[in-house]
Amino acid sequence: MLFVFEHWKETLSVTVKTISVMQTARTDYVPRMPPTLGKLADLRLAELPTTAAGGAPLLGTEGSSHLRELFPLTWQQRPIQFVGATHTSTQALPLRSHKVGVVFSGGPAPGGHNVVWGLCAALLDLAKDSELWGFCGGIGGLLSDQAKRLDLEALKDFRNAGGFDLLGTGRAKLETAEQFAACGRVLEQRGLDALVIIGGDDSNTNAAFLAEYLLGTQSKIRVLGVPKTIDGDIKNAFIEATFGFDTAAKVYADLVANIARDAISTRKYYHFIRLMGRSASHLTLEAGLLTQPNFIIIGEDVAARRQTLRELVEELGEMVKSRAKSGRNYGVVLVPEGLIEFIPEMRTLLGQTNAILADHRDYIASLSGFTAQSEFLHGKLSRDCSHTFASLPIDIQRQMLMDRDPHGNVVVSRIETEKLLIELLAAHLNEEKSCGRYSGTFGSHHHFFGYEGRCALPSNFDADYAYSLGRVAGLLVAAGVTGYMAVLSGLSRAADEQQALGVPLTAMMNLELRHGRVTPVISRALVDLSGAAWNYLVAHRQAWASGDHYQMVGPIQYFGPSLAVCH
Ligand code: FBP
Repeated sequence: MLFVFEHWKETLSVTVKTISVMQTARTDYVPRMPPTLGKLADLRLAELPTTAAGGAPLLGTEGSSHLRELFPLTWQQRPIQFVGATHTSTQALPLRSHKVGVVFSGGPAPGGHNVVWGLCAALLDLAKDSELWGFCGGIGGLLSDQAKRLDLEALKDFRNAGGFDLLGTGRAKLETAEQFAACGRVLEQRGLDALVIIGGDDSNTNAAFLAEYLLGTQSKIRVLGVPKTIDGDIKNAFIEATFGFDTAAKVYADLVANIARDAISTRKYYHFIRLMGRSASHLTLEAGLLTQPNFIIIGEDVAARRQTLRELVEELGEMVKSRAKSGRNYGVVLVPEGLIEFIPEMRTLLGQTNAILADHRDYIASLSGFTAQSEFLHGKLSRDCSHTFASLPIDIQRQMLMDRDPHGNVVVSRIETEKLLIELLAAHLNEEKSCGRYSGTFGSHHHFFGYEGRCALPSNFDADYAYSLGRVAGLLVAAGVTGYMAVLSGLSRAADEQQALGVPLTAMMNLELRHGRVTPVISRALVDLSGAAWNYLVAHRQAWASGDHYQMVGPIQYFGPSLAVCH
C-alpha cells in the first residue's frame, strides 16, 4: 500500500493534489446520453397521454379534489416529451439564454454532480451567455441566499464524482408563507428565470408548492425537480428509477458479499446487516438478490403478513435451528433500515411516540434523563404500546426517544434494528436450547451500511443517467414550463432509445397523514410484492436459507465490458 503511494507520489506535481488517480481518471469519462439531448436546435415538444391504452389513469388521482384546490394553477398540466425534428409536433424549443439556480436537497446520492454538469452544459448549449448559480447547503442556503456561480471550469473536478460537496445539502423544507415569500424574493433579486431542485419525494413536493406559489404571485420564475435518492422509492408509470440507487445497491452488495465470504470461511458468526432505505426496502432487495444471503427481510412483506416482532424472531430462529442441524452455525441476514415501521405493533408505538413527542417536546426536553422521560411516555401511551415499549431492549428505547426528523418522524437510521433482532433472537434460541429444541451455537455481529453508499463514485449507469437528467432539466427550462420533474424513460434500453420527458409534479401526488394533518406528498413507491424481483426472491429463499449460495459481486467496475445481469 505504502509502496503504491510512494510510487504514485512521484508522478504528482509539487502542489498538493486533492483528487486521487481514480478520481482523475473518472473525470475523463464521457456520459452516454440519448443523441436527441445533444441536438437542442432540433428538439420539439409534444404532449403525452395521461391514461394507459385501456383508459386507466397512469398516475395516482387519490384525493384529486383536495389536490385541485391546493394547486389550482398547476393541477391540470400534462406530461410532455422532447422529440426529434421529424415528429409531427410543431413546437420548437426557443434557443435563448437563461439564468438558472440549482440546489441539492436531502441525503446525498451518487450522480448529483453530474446532474449539475448536465444542466450547465445544456444551458450553455442553448446560449453561450446562460448562467448557472448553485445554492449552498440545501433549501436553507437558498433562503439565506448563499449562492455561487457555476461554469464548466468550476465543475471540472466534479464530473462523475460522488457526493454533493460542490454545494453541500440540507434537510430544511419550505413550509411557512414567509419562507415561500423569502424564497421568491431571493430568486427575483438574483434575476433567475428558473430553479432546479435535486431531491427526493419531500423536496419535489416542496418544488410543486413553490411552483404554484410563484405562479400565484405572477412571477415568471419556473421551478423544476430532479428525482434523487439512493432509496429508489420515487417510481411510477413514467419514472423508472432515481439516480444514486444503482451505485448504492452495488456498494452494499460488495460489502455484504465480503462479509458472507468471511462467514463461510470462519463458520462461527451470524452477521445481521442493516441497509439504508428510509422507508422502502428496495436497496435490501436489490443487494440481497445480487448476493444471495440466508435471510432477506423485506419490510413490505412483514407488513403484508402483519407479522409481529415475535413472529419474525421465531422465523429467524427456525432458519438458525435448521442450519445448525447441518453444522452451519453461521449465516448472513439482511435487515432493511425501515423495518421497524412495517412491524404492526412497532408502527403503532412509533405513531403514538411521534405524536407525544410533538405535543410535549419542551416538557420532555426539560425532564432530566432517560428514566424520567420514559416514565412520562409510559403515562401517555396506550396500554398495548406501553407494554411493547417496555419489552424493548433499553438501548432501543433510548433510540426511540431521540430527536425527530423535520416531519416529526423517528430517524430510522439511528434505530439499531439489527441489534434488536440479535438480542431477541439470542434470547429465543436460549429458550429453545433449554427445551432441547436447539443445540447449535449463536455468535453474532451487527453492521449498518448506509453512509458507505451515498457518496460513492457513481456507477456508469448513474453517471450517464444523472447527466442526462441534468440536460432534461435544462430542456424544461428552455420549454418554459413550471412544476415539472425531469424524467428519462427507457433506462434499460440503449441510450438512443431513451426518451426525455417532463412530468407534472402534482400528477404524482397523493394525500398522507403528516403531524396528524392530511398532507399532499409525492407518493413513495414501496417494494411491489407481485413484481419480478420479489418473485425471484420467493422462488429462491428456501434454498438460500438452508445452504450457502453466496455470490461475490466485487466492487463496481468503471472500465471494461459490462456484464449481463441474470435476474
Ligand atoms: P433522501 O431520501 O433524502 O435521498 O435520503 C435517503 C437516506 O439516505 C435514507 O436512506 C436514510 O434513512 C436517510 O437518508 C438518512 O439521512 P440522515 O443522515 O439525514 O438522517
